[in-house]
This record gives sequence, C-alpha cells and structure tokens, in this order.
Amino acid sequence: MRLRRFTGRSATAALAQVKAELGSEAVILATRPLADGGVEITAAIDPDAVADPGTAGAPRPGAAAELAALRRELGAIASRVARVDRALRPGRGVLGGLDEEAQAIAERLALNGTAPELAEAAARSFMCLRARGSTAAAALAASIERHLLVAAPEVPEPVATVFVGPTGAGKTTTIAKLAARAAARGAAVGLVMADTQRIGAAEQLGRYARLLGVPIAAAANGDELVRALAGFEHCDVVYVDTAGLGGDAAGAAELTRLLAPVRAGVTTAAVVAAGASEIALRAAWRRLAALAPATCVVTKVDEGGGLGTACGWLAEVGVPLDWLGTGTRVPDDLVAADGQAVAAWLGAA
Ligand SMILES: Nc1nc2c(ncn2[C@@H]2O[C@H](COP(=O)(O)OP(=O)(O)O)[C@@H](O)[C@H]2O)c(=O)[nH]1
Ligand SMILES: [Mg+2]
Repeated sequence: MRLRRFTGRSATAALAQVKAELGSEAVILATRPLADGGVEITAAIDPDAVADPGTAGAPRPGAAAELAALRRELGAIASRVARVDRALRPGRGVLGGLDEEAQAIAERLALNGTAPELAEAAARSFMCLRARGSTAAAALAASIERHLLVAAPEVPEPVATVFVGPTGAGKTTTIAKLAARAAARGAAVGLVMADTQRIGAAEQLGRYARLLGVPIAAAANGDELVRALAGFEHCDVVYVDTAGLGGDAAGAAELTRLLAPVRAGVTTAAVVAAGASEIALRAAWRRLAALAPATCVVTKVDEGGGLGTACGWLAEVGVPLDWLGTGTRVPDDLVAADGQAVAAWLGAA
C-alpha cells in the first residue's frame, strides 16, 4: 500500500490535495490537527489499485481475510471523512457564513466524530462570542459547553456512586483514580465490588483498596449491597464497581436486580470508552438505559478520536459528561469534563 501525507490549512484543502494526487480511489487513514492550525491527512491508494502483479497470484495464508478486514475498516473511515467533507464544504454544506477561524474549529470537531450539525452550531456560537470580544479559548470552551455537553443539574455531591458500563470500558480504573483523589484530599472513602458472578472480581479493586488504605466490601446480591453501603455510612464517598455489561440482556437484568434495593440512595455513572463506534454506543445504551445513569465518564480519550462521537451520543440520550479518562495512570489520568478540557481533547483548542 502506498502511504502519503498531505497537509493543508483546513481539512477540505488537504482532502483536495489527496484527491488531486491520489485520485478518488484514495482512502484516508488518519487525520491530525497541526500546531499551526492546519490539518495533516495520511492517505493511501486502495490495496486493489496497487496490487503487485509479482505477488498477486500467491497470497500469504490469511492475507485475504486480513485484507478484507482492512478494506472494511478503510471503507468506514473513508465514508466518515466523505460525510464530514460533504457537510463542511464551504458554500455547499452547513458551513456557509462561518469565518475562517470558526470553520477550522468546525472541521476539527467533525474530524473527531462530532456530528457536522453540532460542530457547525458550536463553531457559529464561537464566532458570535469572538465578535463580542471573548478570547478564542474562552469562546471555544463556552461554545462546546453550550452545544456539545449536556448541562449537569445542580445537585449535592452524591455519597455513593455505582459505575456501570461495558467490560473493559475502564470502570475499575476510573474508580481507583477517583478514590485516590478523594483519599488524597482527606475524604473517608469506601469501595464496594458488586458482582453476582465472578469470585475474583474484587481482586483488581482490592489491590487498589490496599494501595490506598481504604476499606472494601464485596456484594453478590441486593441484600449484601444494602449491608455493604450501611457499613460505609460514615464515609464521605463510596464507589461501587460492577461486572461489565456484555451484549446480553440477562447481565443487565441481573445488575438491575442487584442494584434495585439501593437505587434510591445511589447515583449511577455510565462508563464508556471514547473509541466506541456509534453503533457500539447505541448497543451499550440499550443495556444502560434501564439503570438510568445520571452522569457519564468517557475513558480512553488519549487513544485517539471518538470523543466527538461520544459527546453526540450523550447529547442524544441527555446524560451529562462528568469525567474524561485520559490514560492508564492512577490517579493522574482523569480530568473534569468542562468545555476547556473537552475542547483540548477534541483537538479543537
Ligand atoms: N489508554 C487508556 N486506558 C485506560 C483508560 N481507562 C482504563 N484504561 C485501561 O483499560 C483497561 C480496562 O480497564 P478496567 O478499569 O479494568 O475496565 P472495566 O472492565 O470497565 O473495569 C485497563 O487496561 C486500563 O488500564 C484510559 O482513560 N485510557
Ligand atoms: Mg473492572
């Protein structure tokens, strides 16, 4: 495959170069905002178009499946870029009337998975705030808060929070980060592992509990959970870890049953990874909705794009974004999801 890098003042300009030099068969592999405000696009010609005649007749075993998977992935990326490109083309798409600075912001938001309509709305409000004298940073943070983030209602800090979400999303790691911070500021912390199935489920959380010197309890059913929370009544904060919600409805139903006796007294926080596709987020929501999460943590924003997709999904389901997981380090890699942090991690700042 022939890889080439193109840079331009905007995504549209860089895409025009890709098209001019590699033709319309080119596929986009990666996009990256540059420090000078431009955009770098890594593109390649479709493997079909550059098949080497010397090796074409003797494919390596497994190569066809790999190629098919790669092609599917490239197709998905190409259609996403095409959608962004169509929507953002000056004069033709939704960006008519935006100045250059606002247009660049809309493009960067869209490249991170933000729906073009939301990206455009945020960019338009950015332009208005700039015109009224705001600095670029303040205008961007405010616009992102207004259009990409769901406002959190003013409620007292919850004592007990239950973290729910797909397996591997980062629930246990997020709890460890939050618990370490709370312990560092002198709060009394309690940890609960609520899992009906896996005997060893508490091990990972137990390790963190020992490291932090905070108490931990395990709860395999609703009654045990009630007792565990009662035992932590003296605590300032209690974090409840749960088994991952898989694709099956049975797991979600079991978790709902386990949490039922304490639902009125706890807040539920959804944990999802930024890299999850829109389809995966929708599938996760089918399981999560029954647990009525009041807030959300989006993890793995350090692993690349997708925060825009997650923000769009949260706007749709009306759940405020509370924290961003920005890496694996406990407790460092966690930031409060305000407009400024989200702008930075969306690559828009
Ligand atoms: N890069 C990155 N990795 C993370 C983040 N949060 C969690 N992880 C990693 O994701 C994996 C699964 O995390 P874990 O907390 O066990 O997920 P759980 O199954 O939801 O409890 C672990 O290897 C974590 O170190 C994050 O914000 N960024
Ligand atoms: Mg876990």
